[in-house]
Amino acid sequence: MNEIIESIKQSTIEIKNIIVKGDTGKSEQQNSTGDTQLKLDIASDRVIENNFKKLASIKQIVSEEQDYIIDINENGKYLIAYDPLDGSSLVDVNLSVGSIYGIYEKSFEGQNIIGAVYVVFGPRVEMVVCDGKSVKLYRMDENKNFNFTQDLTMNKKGTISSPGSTQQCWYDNHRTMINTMFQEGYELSYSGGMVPDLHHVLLRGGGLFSYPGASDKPNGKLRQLFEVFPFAFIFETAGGASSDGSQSALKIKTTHIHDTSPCFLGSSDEIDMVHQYYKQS
Ligand code: AHM
Ligand code: MG
Repeated sequence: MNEIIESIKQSTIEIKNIIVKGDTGKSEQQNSTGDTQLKLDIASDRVIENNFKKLASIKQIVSEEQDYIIDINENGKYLIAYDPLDGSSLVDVNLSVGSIYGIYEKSFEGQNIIGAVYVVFGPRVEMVVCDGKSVKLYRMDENKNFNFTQDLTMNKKGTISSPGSTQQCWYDNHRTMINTMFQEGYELSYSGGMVPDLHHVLLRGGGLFSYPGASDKPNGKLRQLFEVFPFAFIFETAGGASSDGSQSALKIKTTHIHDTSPCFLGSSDEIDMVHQYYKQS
Protein backbone atom coordinates (compact mmCIF):
# COMPACT_ATOMS: atom_id res chain seq x y z
CA MET A 1 0.00 0.00 0.00
CA ASN A 2 2.89 2.34 0.82
CA GLU A 3 4.28 2.15 -2.70
CA ILE A 4 0.84 3.13 -4.05
CA ILE A 5 0.78 6.25 -1.87
CA GLU A 6 4.33 7.14 -3.00
CA SER A 7 3.27 6.69 -6.64
CA ILE A 8 0.25 8.96 -6.09
CA LYS A 9 2.55 11.61 -4.59
CA GLN A 10 4.78 11.44 -7.68
CA SER A 11 1.76 11.68 -10.01
CA THR A 12 0.45 14.63 -7.99
CA ILE A 13 3.71 16.54 -8.46
CA GLU A 14 3.61 15.86 -12.21
CA ILE A 15 -0.10 16.74 -12.57
CA LYS A 16 0.42 20.00 -10.64
CA ASN A 17 3.06 20.95 -13.24
CA ILE A 18 0.70 20.03 -16.07
CA ILE A 19 -2.06 22.20 -14.56
CA VAL A 20 0.28 25.16 -14.11
CA LYS A 21 1.92 24.97 -17.53
CA GLY A 22 -0.67 23.01 -19.49
CA ASP A 23 -3.03 23.76 -22.29
CA THR A 24 -6.58 24.06 -20.88
CA GLY A 25 -8.16 23.48 -24.31
CA LYS A 26 -10.40 20.63 -25.43
CA SER A 27 -9.13 17.51 -27.21
CA GLU A 28 -10.88 15.83 -30.15
CA GLN A 29 -11.79 12.83 -27.97
CA GLN A 30 -14.71 11.83 -25.76
CA ASN A 31 -14.57 9.50 -22.74
CA SER A 32 -16.96 6.58 -22.07
CA THR A 33 -19.51 8.86 -20.46
CA GLY A 34 -19.58 11.05 -23.57
CA ASP A 35 -17.71 14.03 -22.05
CA THR A 36 -15.31 15.81 -24.38
CA GLN A 37 -11.89 15.29 -22.82
CA LEU A 38 -9.57 18.18 -22.13
CA LYS A 39 -5.92 17.83 -23.08
CA LEU A 40 -5.27 18.08 -19.33
CA ASP A 41 -7.52 15.06 -18.63
CA ILE A 42 -5.57 12.96 -21.10
CA ALA A 43 -2.13 14.13 -19.93
CA SER A 44 -3.01 13.55 -16.25
CA ASP A 45 -4.37 10.11 -17.06
CA ARG A 46 -1.10 9.15 -18.79
CA VAL A 47 0.98 10.32 -15.82
CA ILE A 48 -0.96 8.15 -13.37
CA GLU A 49 -1.02 5.12 -15.66
CA ASN A 50 2.73 5.30 -16.32
CA ASN A 51 3.54 5.58 -12.61
CA PHE A 52 1.18 2.76 -11.56
CA LYS A 53 2.57 0.48 -14.27
CA LYS A 54 5.90 0.43 -12.41
CA LEU A 55 4.39 -1.17 -9.27
CA ALA A 56 4.48 -4.92 -8.59
CA SER A 57 1.62 -4.76 -6.09
CA ILE A 58 -0.97 -3.61 -8.64
CA LYS A 59 -3.04 -6.16 -10.54
CA GLN A 60 -5.32 -3.88 -12.58
CA ILE A 61 -6.16 -0.22 -13.03
CA VAL A 62 -9.13 1.52 -14.57
CA SER A 63 -9.50 5.23 -15.28
CA GLU A 64 -12.60 7.38 -15.66
CA GLU A 65 -10.99 8.55 -18.89
CA GLN A 66 -10.65 5.07 -20.40
CA ASP A 67 -13.10 2.45 -21.67
CA TYR A 68 -11.45 -0.68 -20.33
CA ILE A 69 -9.62 -2.16 -17.36
CA ILE A 70 -5.84 -2.36 -17.89
CA ASP A 71 -3.99 -5.47 -16.63
CA ILE A 72 -0.69 -4.66 -14.90
CA ASN A 73 0.58 -7.72 -12.93
CA GLU A 74 -1.18 -11.07 -12.77
CA ASN A 75 0.14 -11.63 -9.23
CA GLY A 76 -0.54 -8.09 -8.02
CA LYS A 77 -2.86 -7.64 -5.05
CA TYR A 78 -4.55 -4.30 -5.63
CA LEU A 79 -7.03 -2.95 -8.16
CA ILE A 80 -7.14 0.83 -8.52
CA ALA A 81 -9.90 2.95 -10.06
CA TYR A 82 -9.07 6.62 -10.50
CA ASP A 83 -10.38 9.90 -11.83
CA PRO A 84 -7.20 11.74 -12.88
CA LEU A 85 -8.62 15.28 -12.95
CA ASP A 86 -12.10 15.58 -11.53
CA GLY A 87 -13.88 18.86 -12.23
CA SER A 88 -11.54 19.60 -15.12
CA SER A 89 -14.21 21.78 -16.76
CA LEU A 90 -13.41 24.27 -13.95
CA VAL A 91 -9.71 24.43 -14.69
CA ASP A 92 -9.90 27.22 -17.30
CA VAL A 93 -11.58 29.52 -14.74
CA ASN A 94 -8.96 28.56 -12.12
CA LEU A 95 -11.32 26.91 -9.63
CA SER A 96 -10.01 23.96 -7.62
CA VAL A 97 -9.85 20.52 -9.20
CA GLY A 98 -8.77 17.14 -7.84
CA SER A 99 -7.68 13.55 -8.40
CA ILE A 100 -9.58 10.63 -6.82
CA TYR A 101 -8.28 7.08 -6.26
CA GLY A 102 -10.17 4.00 -5.01
CA ILE A 103 -8.04 1.00 -4.00
CA TYR A 104 -9.83 -2.36 -4.17
CA GLU A 105 -9.02 -6.02 -3.58
CA LYS A 106 -10.43 -8.92 -5.63
CA SER A 107 -12.99 -6.89 -7.62
CA PHE A 108 -14.04 -3.34 -8.42
CA GLU A 109 -17.03 -3.26 -6.02
CA GLY A 110 -17.96 -1.00 -3.12
CA GLN A 111 -17.80 -3.86 -0.62
CA ASN A 112 -14.18 -4.57 -1.68
CA ILE A 113 -12.72 -1.08 -1.34
CA ILE A 114 -9.84 -1.10 1.16
CA GLY A 115 -8.30 2.34 0.66
CA ALA A 116 -9.00 5.74 -0.88
CA VAL A 117 -7.01 8.85 -1.62
CA TYR A 118 -7.94 12.21 -3.03
CA VAL A 119 -5.84 15.23 -3.91
CA VAL A 120 -7.09 18.84 -4.00
CA PHE A 121 -5.32 21.23 -6.36
CA GLY A 122 -6.35 24.52 -4.76
CA PRO A 123 -4.27 27.46 -3.61
CA ARG A 124 -2.33 24.64 -1.86
CA VAL A 125 -1.97 21.01 -2.87
CA GLU A 126 -3.46 18.73 -0.20
CA MET A 127 -3.80 14.95 -0.09
CA VAL A 128 -6.23 12.94 2.03
CA VAL A 129 -5.42 9.28 2.65
CA CYS A 130 -7.80 6.69 4.11
CA ASP A 131 -6.81 3.11 4.96
CA GLY A 132 -10.12 2.16 6.56
CA LYS A 133 -8.86 2.98 10.06
CA SER A 134 -8.21 6.72 9.87
CA VAL A 135 -8.43 9.65 7.46
CA LYS A 136 -5.23 11.70 7.30
CA LEU A 137 -4.60 15.11 5.73
CA TYR A 138 -1.21 15.95 4.18
CA ARG A 139 -0.03 19.26 2.70
CA MET A 140 2.56 19.59 -0.04
CA ASP A 141 5.30 22.10 0.79
CA GLU A 142 7.59 24.14 -1.48
CA ASN A 143 10.04 21.21 -1.67
CA LYS A 144 7.22 18.93 -2.84
CA ASN A 145 7.18 16.96 0.40
CA PHE A 146 3.82 15.85 1.76
CA ASN A 147 3.65 16.71 5.45
CA PHE A 148 1.09 15.18 7.81
CA THR A 149 -1.24 17.91 9.06
CA GLN A 150 -4.07 16.28 11.00
CA ASP A 151 -6.47 13.36 11.36
CA LEU A 152 -9.91 14.18 9.97
CA THR A 153 -13.07 13.17 11.81
CA MET A 154 -16.68 14.20 11.34
CA ASN A 155 -19.21 15.49 13.83
CA LYS A 156 -22.66 13.94 14.12
CA LYS A 157 -24.21 17.00 12.47
CA GLY A 158 -22.82 19.82 10.34
CA THR A 159 -23.67 23.25 8.96
CA ILE A 160 -22.93 23.05 5.21
CA SER A 161 -25.16 21.94 2.34
CA SER A 162 -23.54 21.29 -1.04
CA PRO A 163 -26.36 20.41 -3.45
CA GLY A 164 -25.37 19.19 -6.92
CA SER A 165 -27.24 18.62 -10.22
CA THR A 166 -29.60 20.94 -12.11
CA GLN A 167 -32.29 22.27 -9.72
CA GLN A 168 -34.90 22.40 -12.51
CA CYS A 169 -34.63 18.59 -12.75
CA TRP A 170 -34.82 17.74 -9.00
CA TYR A 171 -37.61 15.47 -7.82
CA ASP A 172 -40.03 17.04 -5.30
CA ASN A 173 -38.78 15.16 -2.23
CA HIS A 174 -35.22 16.26 -2.93
CA ARG A 175 -36.23 19.88 -3.49
CA THR A 176 -38.21 19.91 -0.22
CA MET A 177 -35.26 18.44 1.67
CA ILE A 178 -32.73 20.97 0.36
CA ASN A 179 -35.12 23.92 0.86
CA THR A 180 -35.77 22.79 4.44
CA MET A 181 -32.03 22.59 5.14
CA PHE A 182 -31.58 26.23 4.10
CA GLN A 183 -34.63 27.30 6.11
CA GLU A 184 -33.00 25.61 9.11
CA GLY A 185 -29.81 27.67 8.68
CA TYR A 186 -27.47 25.48 6.64
CA GLU A 187 -24.93 27.42 4.56
CA LEU A 188 -24.50 26.88 0.83
CA SER A 189 -21.11 25.68 -0.42
CA TYR A 190 -20.99 24.61 -4.04
CA SER A 191 -18.15 25.10 -6.51
CA GLY A 192 -19.13 22.39 -9.00
CA GLY A 193 -16.06 20.31 -8.22
CA MET A 194 -16.82 17.39 -5.92
CA VAL A 195 -13.27 17.24 -4.56
CA PRO A 196 -13.16 20.78 -3.12
CA ASP A 197 -16.86 20.65 -2.21
CA LEU A 198 -16.44 17.42 -0.23
CA HIS A 199 -13.14 18.63 1.22
CA HIS A 200 -15.02 21.64 2.61
CA VAL A 201 -17.68 19.45 4.23
CA LEU A 202 -15.06 17.05 5.64
CA LEU A 203 -12.73 19.73 7.04
CA ARG A 204 -15.62 21.63 8.61
CA GLY A 205 -16.61 18.37 10.32
CA GLY A 206 -19.95 17.78 8.62
CA GLY A 207 -22.95 18.72 6.53
CA LEU A 208 -24.29 17.17 3.35
CA PHE A 209 -23.00 16.85 -0.21
CA SER A 210 -25.67 15.55 -2.58
CA TYR A 211 -25.75 14.62 -6.24
CA PRO A 212 -29.20 13.00 -6.56
CA GLY A 213 -30.99 11.08 -9.26
CA ALA A 214 -33.09 13.67 -11.15
CA SER A 215 -35.35 13.81 -14.20
CA ASP A 216 -32.43 14.45 -16.58
CA LYS A 217 -30.17 11.82 -14.95
CA PRO A 218 -32.23 9.25 -12.98
CA ASN A 219 -29.04 7.48 -11.83
CA GLY A 220 -27.20 10.68 -11.01
CA LYS A 221 -23.93 11.72 -12.62
CA LEU A 222 -21.19 10.56 -10.30
CA ARG A 223 -19.44 7.31 -11.16
CA GLN A 224 -19.42 4.58 -8.55
CA LEU A 225 -15.85 3.28 -8.88
CA PHE A 226 -14.01 6.56 -9.41
CA GLU A 227 -16.04 9.03 -7.36
CA VAL A 228 -18.80 7.61 -5.15
CA PHE A 229 -17.05 4.62 -3.49
CA PRO A 230 -13.74 6.37 -2.64
CA PHE A 231 -15.55 9.27 -0.94
CA ALA A 232 -18.09 6.96 0.75
CA PHE A 233 -15.16 4.99 2.20
CA ILE A 234 -13.45 8.18 3.42
CA PHE A 235 -16.62 9.69 4.93
CA GLU A 236 -17.64 6.46 6.68
CA THR A 237 -14.12 5.97 8.08
CA ALA A 238 -14.10 9.57 9.36
CA GLY A 239 -17.28 8.85 11.36
CA GLY A 240 -19.71 10.25 8.80
CA ALA A 241 -21.99 8.33 6.46
CA SER A 242 -22.86 7.74 2.81
CA SER A 243 -26.00 6.75 0.95
CA ASP A 244 -27.58 6.16 -2.44
CA GLY A 245 -30.91 7.29 -0.92
CA SER A 246 -31.70 4.07 0.93
CA GLN A 247 -28.49 2.32 2.00
CA SER A 248 -24.74 2.87 2.42
CA ALA A 249 -23.29 3.79 -0.97
CA LEU A 250 -20.72 1.03 -0.44
CA LYS A 251 -23.53 -1.56 -0.74
CA ILE A 252 -24.44 -0.50 -4.28
CA LYS A 253 -24.06 -3.33 -6.80
CA THR A 254 -21.86 -2.45 -9.76
CA THR A 255 -22.64 -4.00 -13.13
CA HIS A 256 -20.33 -1.92 -15.31
CA ILE A 257 -17.13 0.02 -14.56
CA HIS A 258 -18.72 3.31 -15.62
CA ASP A 259 -22.00 2.89 -13.66
CA THR A 260 -23.27 6.01 -11.89
CA SER A 261 -25.55 6.31 -8.88
CA PRO A 262 -27.31 8.94 -6.77
CA CYS A 263 -24.88 9.97 -4.06
CA PHE A 264 -25.22 11.51 -0.59
CA LEU A 265 -22.18 12.04 1.64
CA GLY A 266 -22.13 13.75 5.00
CA SER A 267 -22.45 13.43 8.72
CA SER A 268 -24.71 10.78 10.21
CA ASP A 269 -27.61 13.11 11.14
CA GLU A 270 -27.82 14.49 7.59
CA ILE A 271 -27.74 11.01 6.04
CA ASP A 272 -30.55 9.94 8.44
CA MET A 273 -32.48 12.99 7.17
CA VAL A 274 -31.90 11.90 3.53
CA HIS A 275 -33.37 8.49 4.36
CA GLN A 276 -36.45 10.12 5.90
CA TYR A 277 -37.11 12.24 2.80
CA TYR A 278 -36.35 9.44 0.35
CA LYS A 279 -38.51 6.91 2.23
CA GLN A 280 -41.51 9.16 1.65
CA SER A 281 -41.06 9.19 -2.15
P1 AHM B 1 -16.11 15.15 -14.18
O1 AHM B 1 -15.53 13.88 -13.65
O2 AHM B 1 -16.46 15.05 -15.65
O3 AHM B 1 -15.27 16.34 -13.86
O4 AHM B 1 -17.54 15.34 -13.48
C1 AHM B 1 -17.66 15.26 -12.08
C2 AHM B 1 -18.03 16.60 -11.51
C3 AHM B 1 -18.01 16.62 -10.01
O5 AHM B 1 -16.80 17.11 -9.52
C4 AHM B 1 -19.11 17.56 -9.65
O6 AHM B 1 -19.66 17.29 -8.41
C5 AHM B 1 -20.09 17.33 -10.78
O7 AHM B 1 -19.34 16.88 -11.88
C6 AHM B 1 -20.80 18.57 -11.17
O8 AHM B 1 -21.68 18.24 -12.17
P2 AHM B 1 -22.59 19.27 -12.97
O9 AHM B 1 -22.01 19.21 -14.34
O10 AHM B 1 -23.97 18.70 -12.92
O11 AHM B 1 -22.47 20.58 -12.31
MG1 MG C 1 -14.91 12.96 -12.21
